[in-house]
Amino acid sequence: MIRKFLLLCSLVGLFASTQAEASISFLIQADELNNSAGTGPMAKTGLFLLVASTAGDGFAVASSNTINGDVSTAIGTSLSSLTGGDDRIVFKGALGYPSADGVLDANTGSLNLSSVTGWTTGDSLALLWFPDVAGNASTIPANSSYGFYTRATAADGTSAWVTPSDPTSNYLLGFFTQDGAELSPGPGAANPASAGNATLVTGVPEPSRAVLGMMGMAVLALRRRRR
Ligand SMILES: [Ca+2]
Repeated sequence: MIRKFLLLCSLVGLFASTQAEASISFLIQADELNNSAGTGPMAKTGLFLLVASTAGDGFAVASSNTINGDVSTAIGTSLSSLTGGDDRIVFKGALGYPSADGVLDANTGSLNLSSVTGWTTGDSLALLWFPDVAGNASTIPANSSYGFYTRATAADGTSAWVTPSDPTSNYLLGFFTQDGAELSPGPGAANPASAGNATLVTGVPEPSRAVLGMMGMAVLALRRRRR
């Protein structure tokens, strides 16, 4: 009886400590990430983001002009305040693959779900890459090209782009195109070469929107006065 009690105590203690230190680590691989025109790979110094849709409603950031210009790249930042703003940065960096441009091979280390507002197990994940923004940039300028990728089901020997249960180690997120030659299986990959092109564009900064709105109001007021 006492033994059972002690076992129960240690199990409860183990559970509590797992809860406190729970975390997920990701391996993120992509090959090949291109510039906007698809005429070449993006530089290995360029920025990538791992983004979670924390509201279970898909990704607003999959469309042009839905990422605010001059938005911060800090972890936890909401990329778009236009459409609810639940698509949040959970990890960032430079591609950094040593032997080729356009290839991503990153290990996030331990990430805590609690460090990003609203991030929970089961949330969709997406990769964003910015060929013209440096990996150590603190903001993303307006009119920056970027690419977007997510996938609800596993492909090419990697996992679905969905936040796994907590804790999980080395959860493999992969994005491979048929023109990739480093990590991608090449012609047999799940995605066409064009999927690696950074064809989307960030919008104007929030303050500019506010200024534009105020200018519009002023014009309306002027017109009314003239009448
Ligand atoms: Ca979302």
